[in-house]
Amino acid sequence: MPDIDPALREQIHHLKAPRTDDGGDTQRIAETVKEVLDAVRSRGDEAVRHYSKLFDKMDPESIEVTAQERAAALAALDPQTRRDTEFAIERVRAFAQAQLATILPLELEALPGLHLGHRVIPIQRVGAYVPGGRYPLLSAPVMTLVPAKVAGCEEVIACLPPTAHPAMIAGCHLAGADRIFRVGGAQAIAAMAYGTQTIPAVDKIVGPGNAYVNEAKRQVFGPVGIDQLAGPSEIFIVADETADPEMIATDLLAQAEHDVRTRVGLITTSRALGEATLKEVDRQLATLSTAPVAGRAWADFGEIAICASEEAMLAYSDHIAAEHLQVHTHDPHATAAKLRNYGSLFIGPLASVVYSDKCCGTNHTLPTMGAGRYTGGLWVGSFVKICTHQWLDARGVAAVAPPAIRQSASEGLEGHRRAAAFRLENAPRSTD
Ligand code: HSO
Ligand code: ZN
Repeated sequence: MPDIDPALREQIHHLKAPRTDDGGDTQRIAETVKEVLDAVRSRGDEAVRHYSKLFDKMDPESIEVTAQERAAALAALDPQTRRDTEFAIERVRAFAQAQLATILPLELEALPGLHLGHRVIPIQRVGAYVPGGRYPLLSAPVMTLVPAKVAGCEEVIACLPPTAHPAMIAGCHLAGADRIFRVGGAQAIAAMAYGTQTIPAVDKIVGPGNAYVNEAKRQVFGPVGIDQLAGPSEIFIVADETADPEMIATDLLAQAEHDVRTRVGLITTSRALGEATLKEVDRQLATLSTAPVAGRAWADFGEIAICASEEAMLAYSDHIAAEHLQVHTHDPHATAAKLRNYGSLFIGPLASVVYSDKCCGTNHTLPTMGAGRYTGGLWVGSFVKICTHQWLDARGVAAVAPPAIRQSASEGLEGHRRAAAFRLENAPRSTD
Protein backbone atom coordinates (compact mmCIF):
# COMPACT_ATOMS: atom_id res chain seq x y z
CA MET A 1 0.00 0.00 0.00
CA PRO A 2 1.43 3.45 -0.86
CA ASP A 3 2.17 5.95 1.93
CA ILE A 4 -0.73 8.13 2.93
CA ASP A 5 -0.78 11.62 1.45
CA PRO A 6 0.57 14.01 4.18
CA ALA A 7 -2.32 16.45 3.58
CA LEU A 8 -4.81 13.63 4.21
CA ARG A 9 -2.91 12.44 7.27
CA GLU A 10 -3.49 15.83 8.89
CA GLN A 11 -7.24 15.32 8.52
CA ILE A 12 -7.20 12.08 10.47
CA HIS A 13 -6.83 11.47 14.16
CA HIS A 14 -6.47 7.90 15.38
CA LEU A 15 -8.40 7.05 18.55
CA LYS A 16 -6.78 3.66 18.09
CA ALA A 17 -3.97 3.00 15.64
CA PRO A 18 -2.95 -0.39 14.22
CA ARG A 19 0.51 -1.94 14.38
CA THR A 20 2.27 -1.23 11.11
CA ASP A 21 5.05 -3.86 10.85
CA ASP A 22 4.35 -6.79 8.54
CA GLY A 23 5.07 -9.25 11.35
CA GLY A 24 6.03 -11.96 8.88
CA ASP A 25 9.27 -13.73 8.16
CA THR A 26 9.05 -13.28 4.41
CA GLN A 27 12.62 -14.28 3.52
CA ARG A 28 12.49 -17.58 5.40
CA ILE A 29 9.05 -18.42 3.97
CA ALA A 30 10.24 -17.68 0.42
CA GLU A 31 13.22 -20.04 0.83
CA THR A 32 11.17 -22.89 2.30
CA VAL A 33 8.59 -22.52 -0.46
CA LYS A 34 11.24 -22.57 -3.19
CA GLU A 35 12.61 -25.82 -1.80
CA VAL A 36 9.13 -27.39 -1.75
CA LEU A 37 8.34 -26.24 -5.29
CA ASP A 38 11.61 -27.58 -6.68
CA ALA A 39 11.16 -30.92 -4.93
CA VAL A 40 7.58 -31.43 -6.13
CA ARG A 41 8.54 -30.38 -9.63
CA SER A 42 11.29 -32.96 -9.84
CA ARG A 43 9.96 -35.78 -7.64
CA GLY A 44 6.14 -35.48 -7.96
CA ASP A 45 3.93 -37.51 -5.63
CA GLU A 46 6.84 -38.75 -3.55
CA ALA A 47 7.74 -35.17 -2.59
CA VAL A 48 4.07 -34.32 -1.99
CA ARG A 49 3.90 -37.21 0.50
CA HIS A 50 7.19 -36.21 2.09
CA TYR A 51 6.00 -32.65 2.79
CA SER A 52 2.56 -33.79 3.97
CA LYS A 53 4.33 -35.95 6.55
CA LEU A 54 6.74 -33.17 7.49
CA PHE A 55 4.31 -30.23 7.71
CA ASP A 56 0.89 -31.82 8.30
CA LYS A 57 2.06 -34.96 10.11
CA MET A 58 -0.20 -36.98 7.81
CA ASP A 59 0.42 -39.63 5.18
CA PRO A 60 -2.94 -40.46 3.60
CA GLU A 61 -3.17 -43.83 1.89
CA SER A 62 -4.47 -42.21 -1.28
CA ILE A 63 -3.73 -38.61 -2.24
CA GLU A 64 -6.95 -38.48 -4.24
CA VAL A 65 -10.20 -38.65 -2.32
CA THR A 66 -12.08 -41.70 -3.60
CA ALA A 67 -15.77 -41.86 -4.58
CA GLN A 68 -16.48 -43.92 -1.44
CA GLU A 69 -14.78 -41.31 0.74
CA ARG A 70 -16.86 -38.58 -0.88
CA ALA A 71 -20.02 -40.56 -0.19
CA ALA A 72 -18.96 -41.17 3.43
CA ALA A 73 -18.19 -37.48 3.99
CA LEU A 74 -21.56 -36.54 2.56
CA ALA A 75 -23.38 -39.10 4.69
CA ALA A 76 -21.64 -37.78 7.81
CA LEU A 77 -22.72 -34.19 7.08
CA ASP A 78 -25.54 -33.08 9.31
CA PRO A 79 -28.68 -32.62 7.12
CA GLN A 80 -29.25 -28.96 8.04
CA THR A 81 -25.60 -28.14 7.29
CA ARG A 82 -26.04 -29.85 3.94
CA ARG A 83 -29.18 -27.83 3.15
CA ASP A 84 -27.43 -24.59 4.19
CA THR A 85 -24.44 -25.41 1.99
CA GLU A 86 -26.78 -26.16 -0.91
CA PHE A 87 -28.52 -22.83 -0.30
CA ALA A 88 -25.14 -21.05 -0.50
CA ILE A 89 -24.22 -22.95 -3.67
CA GLU A 90 -27.52 -22.01 -5.29
CA ARG A 91 -27.08 -18.30 -4.41
CA VAL A 92 -23.46 -18.17 -5.60
CA ARG A 93 -24.34 -20.07 -8.78
CA ALA A 94 -27.29 -17.80 -9.62
CA PHE A 95 -25.22 -14.65 -9.16
CA ALA A 96 -22.30 -16.09 -11.16
CA GLN A 97 -24.69 -17.05 -13.98
CA ALA A 98 -26.13 -13.54 -14.04
CA GLN A 99 -22.62 -12.07 -14.11
CA LEU A 100 -21.53 -14.45 -16.88
CA ALA A 101 -24.45 -13.20 -18.98
CA THR A 102 -22.86 -9.72 -18.87
CA ILE A 103 -19.58 -10.95 -20.40
CA LEU A 104 -20.46 -10.82 -24.06
CA PRO A 105 -18.65 -11.85 -27.23
CA LEU A 106 -17.99 -9.06 -29.73
CA GLU A 107 -17.90 -8.87 -33.54
CA LEU A 108 -17.21 -5.45 -35.05
CA GLU A 109 -16.51 -4.15 -38.56
CA ALA A 110 -14.13 -1.43 -37.41
CA LEU A 111 -13.48 -0.17 -40.96
CA PRO A 112 -14.91 -1.53 -44.21
CA GLY A 113 -13.35 -4.97 -44.64
CA LEU A 114 -11.62 -4.92 -41.24
CA HIS A 115 -13.37 -7.21 -38.77
CA LEU A 116 -12.34 -7.30 -35.09
CA GLY A 117 -13.84 -9.25 -32.26
CA HIS A 118 -13.37 -11.23 -29.10
CA ARG A 119 -14.60 -14.55 -27.75
CA VAL A 120 -15.24 -15.54 -24.15
CA ILE A 121 -13.33 -18.80 -23.65
CA PRO A 122 -13.45 -20.80 -20.39
CA ILE A 123 -10.06 -21.70 -18.92
CA GLN A 124 -9.67 -25.43 -19.47
CA ARG A 125 -8.32 -26.66 -16.15
CA VAL A 126 -8.62 -24.87 -12.82
CA GLY A 127 -7.26 -25.81 -9.40
CA ALA A 128 -8.90 -24.49 -6.25
CA TYR A 129 -6.90 -24.37 -3.05
CA VAL A 130 -9.27 -24.91 -0.14
CA PRO A 131 -7.66 -23.91 3.15
CA GLY A 132 -7.93 -26.10 6.25
CA GLY A 133 -7.71 -23.09 8.49
CA ARG A 134 -8.58 -22.48 12.10
CA TYR A 135 -12.25 -23.30 11.45
CA PRO A 136 -13.76 -25.55 8.74
CA LEU A 137 -15.29 -22.89 6.46
CA LEU A 138 -17.78 -24.76 4.30
CA SER A 139 -18.31 -21.66 2.18
CA ALA A 140 -14.64 -21.67 1.08
CA PRO A 141 -14.95 -24.41 -1.60
CA VAL A 142 -18.28 -22.94 -2.73
CA MET A 143 -16.70 -19.59 -3.56
CA THR A 144 -13.90 -21.00 -5.70
CA LEU A 145 -15.46 -24.08 -7.32
CA VAL A 146 -18.96 -22.89 -8.20
CA PRO A 147 -17.97 -19.89 -10.38
CA ALA A 148 -15.41 -22.04 -12.19
CA LYS A 149 -18.10 -24.59 -13.05
CA VAL A 150 -20.52 -21.84 -14.11
CA ALA A 151 -17.80 -20.40 -16.38
CA GLY A 152 -17.66 -23.75 -18.18
CA CYS A 153 -14.15 -24.87 -17.18
CA GLU A 154 -13.66 -28.47 -18.32
CA GLU A 155 -11.94 -29.78 -15.22
CA VAL A 156 -12.05 -28.19 -11.80
CA ILE A 157 -9.96 -29.83 -9.10
CA ALA A 158 -9.68 -29.05 -5.40
CA CYS A 159 -6.74 -29.50 -3.03
CA LEU A 160 -7.33 -29.37 0.69
CA PRO A 161 -4.92 -30.14 3.51
CA PRO A 162 -5.03 -33.73 4.80
CA THR A 163 -5.73 -32.23 8.24
CA ALA A 164 -8.95 -30.57 7.03
CA HIS A 165 -12.25 -31.52 8.64
CA PRO A 166 -14.01 -34.31 6.63
CA ALA A 167 -16.99 -31.97 6.14
CA MET A 168 -14.72 -29.98 3.82
CA ILE A 169 -14.58 -32.99 1.48
CA ALA A 170 -18.37 -32.95 1.41
CA GLY A 171 -18.26 -29.18 0.74
CA CYS A 172 -15.90 -29.66 -2.24
CA HIS A 173 -18.10 -32.44 -3.55
CA LEU A 174 -21.34 -30.45 -3.29
CA ALA A 175 -19.66 -27.43 -4.90
CA GLY A 176 -18.86 -29.56 -7.94
CA ALA A 177 -15.16 -30.50 -7.70
CA ASP A 178 -14.35 -32.97 -10.47
CA ARG A 179 -11.44 -34.35 -8.45
CA ILE A 180 -10.42 -33.75 -4.84
CA PHE A 181 -6.89 -34.21 -3.51
CA ARG A 182 -5.67 -34.35 0.06
CA VAL A 183 -2.66 -32.08 -0.06
CA GLY A 184 -2.12 -28.67 1.49
CA GLY A 185 0.40 -25.85 1.71
CA ALA A 186 3.06 -25.00 -0.85
CA GLN A 187 3.19 -28.66 -1.94
CA ALA A 188 -0.44 -28.40 -3.14
CA ILE A 189 0.30 -25.27 -5.16
CA ALA A 190 3.40 -26.94 -6.63
CA ALA A 191 1.42 -30.06 -7.57
CA MET A 192 -1.29 -28.03 -9.32
CA ALA A 193 1.29 -25.84 -11.08
CA TYR A 194 3.60 -28.59 -12.35
CA GLY A 195 1.46 -31.73 -12.13
CA THR A 196 2.46 -35.00 -10.44
CA GLN A 197 1.72 -38.64 -11.22
CA THR A 198 -1.65 -38.21 -9.43
CA ILE A 199 -2.51 -34.53 -9.59
CA PRO A 200 -2.98 -32.87 -12.99
CA ALA A 201 -1.27 -29.57 -13.81
CA VAL A 202 -3.87 -26.82 -14.13
CA ASP A 203 -3.98 -23.58 -16.12
CA LYS A 204 -4.98 -21.38 -13.19
CA ILE A 205 -4.81 -21.74 -9.41
CA VAL A 206 -7.29 -19.89 -7.22
CA GLY A 207 -8.20 -19.68 -3.56
CA PRO A 208 -6.78 -18.21 -0.39
CA GLY A 209 -4.32 -19.85 1.97
CA ASN A 210 -1.70 -19.16 4.59
CA ALA A 211 1.57 -17.29 4.03
CA TYR A 212 3.22 -20.39 2.49
CA VAL A 213 0.38 -20.93 0.03
CA ASN A 214 0.46 -17.26 -0.91
CA GLU A 215 4.20 -17.27 -1.47
CA ALA A 216 3.95 -20.48 -3.51
CA LYS A 217 1.30 -18.88 -5.74
CA ARG A 218 3.57 -15.87 -6.20
CA GLN A 219 6.51 -18.09 -7.18
CA VAL A 220 4.64 -20.34 -9.65
CA PHE A 221 2.82 -17.44 -11.35
CA GLY A 222 3.64 -17.03 -15.02
CA PRO A 223 3.38 -20.43 -16.66
CA VAL A 224 0.28 -20.93 -14.51
CA GLY A 225 -2.25 -18.21 -13.66
CA ILE A 226 -3.28 -17.23 -10.15
CA ASP A 227 -6.24 -15.22 -8.91
CA GLN A 228 -4.55 -12.94 -6.40
CA LEU A 229 -2.37 -12.97 -3.30
CA ALA A 230 -4.64 -13.24 -0.30
CA GLY A 231 -3.63 -11.77 3.04
CA PRO A 232 -5.53 -11.94 6.32
CA SER A 233 -9.17 -10.88 6.20
CA GLU A 234 -10.05 -7.17 6.52
CA ILE A 235 -13.18 -5.21 7.36
CA PHE A 236 -13.58 -1.45 7.53
CA ILE A 237 -16.70 0.51 8.23
CA VAL A 238 -17.28 4.03 6.95
CA ALA A 239 -19.78 5.67 9.28
CA ASP A 240 -21.23 8.97 10.45
CA GLU A 241 -23.01 9.94 13.67
CA THR A 242 -26.15 8.03 12.64
CA ALA A 243 -24.42 4.63 12.98
CA ASP A 244 -24.94 2.14 15.79
CA PRO A 245 -21.73 1.40 17.75
CA GLU A 246 -23.05 -1.93 19.01
CA MET A 247 -23.67 -3.14 15.45
CA ILE A 248 -20.29 -1.84 14.30
CA ALA A 249 -18.43 -3.61 17.12
CA THR A 250 -20.28 -6.84 16.28
CA ASP A 251 -19.22 -6.64 12.64
CA LEU A 252 -15.60 -5.77 13.47
CA LEU A 253 -15.28 -8.68 15.87
CA ALA A 254 -16.99 -11.07 13.43
CA GLN A 255 -14.00 -10.74 11.11
CA ALA A 256 -11.40 -10.24 13.88
CA GLU A 257 -12.06 -13.81 15.03
CA HIS A 258 -10.64 -15.19 11.76
CA ASP A 259 -7.01 -14.65 12.61
CA VAL A 260 -4.76 -12.69 14.94
CA ARG A 261 -3.60 -10.71 11.89
CA THR A 262 -7.09 -9.68 10.70
CA ARG A 263 -7.27 -5.95 10.06
CA VAL A 264 -10.48 -4.31 11.26
CA GLY A 265 -11.38 -0.65 11.54
CA LEU A 266 -13.87 2.16 11.78
CA ILE A 267 -13.43 5.31 9.70
CA THR A 268 -15.79 7.99 10.90
CA THR A 269 -16.54 11.68 11.06
CA SER A 270 -17.99 11.20 14.55
CA ARG A 271 -15.69 11.18 17.57
CA ALA A 272 -18.62 10.16 19.77
CA LEU A 273 -19.22 7.09 17.57
CA GLY A 274 -15.51 6.25 17.70
CA GLU A 275 -15.42 6.44 21.49
CA ALA A 276 -18.62 4.43 21.87
CA THR A 277 -17.28 1.76 19.48
CA LEU A 278 -14.04 1.48 21.47
CA LYS A 279 -16.04 0.74 24.63
CA GLU A 280 -18.42 -1.59 22.79
CA VAL A 281 -15.62 -3.75 21.37
CA ASP A 282 -14.23 -4.34 24.87
CA ARG A 283 -17.68 -5.05 26.26
CA GLN A 284 -18.44 -7.63 23.56
CA LEU A 285 -15.00 -9.24 23.73
CA ALA A 286 -15.69 -10.14 27.36
CA THR A 287 -18.34 -12.67 26.26
CA LEU A 288 -17.03 -13.74 22.84
CA SER A 289 -15.85 -17.36 22.77
CA THR A 290 -13.29 -16.53 20.09
CA ALA A 291 -11.89 -13.60 22.08
CA PRO A 292 -8.36 -15.11 22.33
CA VAL A 293 -8.02 -14.60 18.56
CA ALA A 294 -10.39 -11.65 18.02
CA GLY A 295 -9.00 -9.75 21.02
CA ARG A 296 -5.44 -10.07 19.80
CA ALA A 297 -6.38 -9.02 16.29
CA TRP A 298 -8.21 -6.02 17.73
CA ALA A 299 -5.33 -5.12 20.07
CA ASP A 300 -2.73 -5.35 17.31
CA PHE A 301 -4.54 -4.32 14.14
CA GLY A 302 -7.80 -2.70 15.27
CA GLU A 303 -8.19 0.88 14.13
CA ILE A 304 -10.50 3.80 14.83
CA ALA A 305 -9.86 6.81 12.62
CA ILE A 306 -11.69 10.09 13.26
CA CYS A 307 -11.81 12.20 10.11
CA ALA A 308 -12.18 15.97 9.91
CA SER A 309 -14.63 15.82 7.00
CA GLU A 310 -16.66 13.45 4.84
CA GLU A 311 -14.10 13.92 2.03
CA ALA A 312 -11.26 12.87 4.35
CA MET A 313 -13.28 9.84 5.46
CA LEU A 314 -13.83 8.73 1.87
CA ALA A 315 -10.23 9.47 0.85
CA TYR A 316 -8.86 7.47 3.77
CA SER A 317 -11.17 4.57 2.96
CA ASP A 318 -10.02 4.65 -0.69
CA HIS A 319 -6.41 4.70 0.56
CA ILE A 320 -6.94 1.53 2.59
CA ALA A 321 -9.01 -0.21 -0.13
CA ALA A 322 -10.42 -2.68 2.41
CA GLU A 323 -11.39 -6.20 1.43
CA HIS A 324 -14.85 -5.68 2.96
CA LEU A 325 -16.22 -2.18 3.30
CA GLN A 326 -19.47 -1.47 5.13
CA VAL A 327 -21.20 1.90 4.75
CA HIS A 328 -23.23 3.11 7.74
CA THR A 329 -24.08 6.72 6.96
CA HIS A 330 -27.37 8.65 6.81
CA ASP A 331 -27.48 8.15 3.01
CA PRO A 332 -25.46 4.97 2.43
CA HIS A 333 -26.18 4.74 -1.31
CA ALA A 334 -24.94 8.29 -1.86
CA THR A 335 -21.80 7.55 0.18
CA ALA A 336 -21.26 4.25 -1.65
CA ALA A 337 -21.40 6.00 -5.02
CA LYS A 338 -18.41 8.16 -3.99
CA LEU A 339 -16.18 5.24 -2.98
CA ARG A 340 -13.68 3.82 -5.45
CA ASN A 341 -11.40 1.28 -3.75
CA TYR A 342 -12.73 -1.80 -1.96
CA GLY A 343 -13.11 -5.55 -2.49
CA SER A 344 -16.85 -5.70 -1.86
CA LEU A 345 -19.16 -2.99 -0.61
CA PHE A 346 -21.90 -3.50 1.99
CA ILE A 347 -24.36 -0.67 1.64
CA GLY A 348 -26.44 0.25 4.66
CA PRO A 349 -26.64 -1.26 8.15
CA LEU A 350 -28.54 -4.40 7.14
CA ALA A 351 -25.81 -5.63 4.77
CA SER A 352 -23.47 -7.57 7.06
CA VAL A 353 -20.21 -8.94 5.68
CA VAL A 354 -21.14 -12.27 7.23
CA TYR A 355 -24.00 -12.74 4.73
CA SER A 356 -21.50 -12.53 1.87
CA ASP A 357 -18.97 -14.66 3.77
CA LYS A 358 -21.52 -17.43 3.83
CA CYS A 359 -24.39 -17.42 1.43
CA CYS A 360 -25.92 -14.29 -0.08
CA GLY A 361 -24.33 -14.98 -3.46
CA THR A 362 -21.46 -12.51 -3.88
CA ASN A 363 -18.01 -14.06 -3.72
CA HIS A 364 -16.09 -13.87 -0.45
CA THR A 365 -12.66 -14.34 -2.10
CA LEU A 366 -11.66 -10.68 -2.26
CA PRO A 367 -8.56 -8.50 -2.62
CA THR A 368 -6.66 -7.66 0.57
CA MET A 369 -3.57 -5.62 1.47
CA GLY A 370 -4.57 -2.69 -0.76
CA ALA A 371 -5.08 -4.81 -3.89
CA GLY A 372 -8.62 -3.38 -4.05
CA ARG A 373 -6.96 -0.37 -5.74
CA TYR A 374 -6.46 -2.41 -8.90
CA THR A 375 -8.76 -5.43 -8.80
CA GLY A 376 -12.09 -6.75 -7.63
CA GLY A 377 -12.53 -10.20 -6.15
CA LEU A 378 -12.82 -13.67 -7.59
CA TRP A 379 -15.80 -14.01 -9.93
CA VAL A 380 -16.99 -16.00 -12.88
CA GLY A 381 -14.92 -13.66 -15.09
CA SER A 382 -11.77 -14.96 -13.35
CA PHE A 383 -12.38 -18.29 -15.08
CA VAL A 384 -12.77 -17.11 -18.66
CA LYS A 385 -10.37 -15.48 -21.10
CA ILE A 386 -11.45 -12.65 -23.39
CA CYS A 387 -9.40 -13.39 -26.50
CA THR A 388 -9.44 -11.17 -29.55
CA HIS A 389 -9.50 -12.16 -33.25
CA GLN A 390 -9.53 -10.36 -36.56
CA TRP A 391 -10.24 -11.05 -40.23
CA LEU A 392 -9.86 -8.84 -43.29
CA ASP A 393 -10.91 -8.59 -46.90
CA ALA A 394 -9.08 -6.62 -49.58
CA ARG A 395 -10.64 -3.32 -48.42
CA GLY A 396 -9.36 -3.95 -44.88
CA VAL A 397 -5.89 -4.75 -46.20
CA ALA A 398 -5.90 -1.55 -48.27
CA ALA A 399 -6.68 0.42 -45.07
CA VAL A 400 -4.15 -1.07 -42.65
CA ALA A 401 -1.26 -2.30 -44.82
CA PRO A 402 0.20 1.11 -45.81
CA PRO A 403 0.62 2.44 -42.24
CA ALA A 404 1.91 -0.96 -41.10
CA ILE A 405 4.44 -0.99 -43.97
CA ARG A 406 5.66 2.53 -43.16
CA GLN A 407 5.97 1.86 -39.43
CA SER A 408 7.83 -1.41 -39.99
CA ALA A 409 10.23 0.26 -42.41
CA SER A 410 10.97 3.17 -40.08
CA GLU A 411 11.60 0.72 -37.21
CA GLY A 412 14.04 -1.27 -39.36
CA LEU A 413 11.83 -4.38 -39.21
CA GLU A 414 12.24 -5.58 -42.77
CA GLY A 415 10.52 -8.92 -42.14
CA HIS A 416 7.46 -7.16 -40.79
CA ARG A 417 7.43 -4.75 -43.77
CA ARG A 418 7.48 -7.64 -46.22
CA ALA A 419 4.63 -9.50 -44.48
CA ALA A 420 2.53 -6.33 -44.40
CA ALA A 421 3.24 -5.60 -48.08
CA PHE A 422 2.73 -9.17 -49.29
CA ARG A 423 -1.07 -8.97 -48.91
CA LEU A 424 -1.22 -5.70 -50.83
CA GLU A 425 0.90 -7.01 -53.65
CA ASN A 426 -0.30 -10.62 -53.91
CA ALA A 427 -3.79 -11.98 -54.04
CA PRO A 428 -4.17 -15.01 -51.70
CA ARG A 429 -3.34 -18.27 -53.52
CA SER A 430 -3.95 -21.77 -52.33
CA THR A 431 -1.55 -24.70 -52.65
CA ASP A 432 -4.09 -27.24 -53.84
N1 HSO B 1 -14.37 -13.41 5.74
C1 HSO B 1 -13.71 -14.48 5.03
C2 HSO B 1 -14.65 -15.51 4.49
C3 HSO B 1 -15.47 -16.26 5.49
N2 HSO B 1 -15.75 -15.88 6.73
C4 HSO B 1 -16.11 -17.45 5.31
C5 HSO B 1 -16.49 -16.83 7.31
N3 HSO B 1 -16.74 -17.75 6.45
C6 HSO B 1 -12.87 -13.90 3.90
O1 HSO B 1 -13.61 -13.06 3.06
ZN1 ZN C 1 -15.42 -13.90 7.57
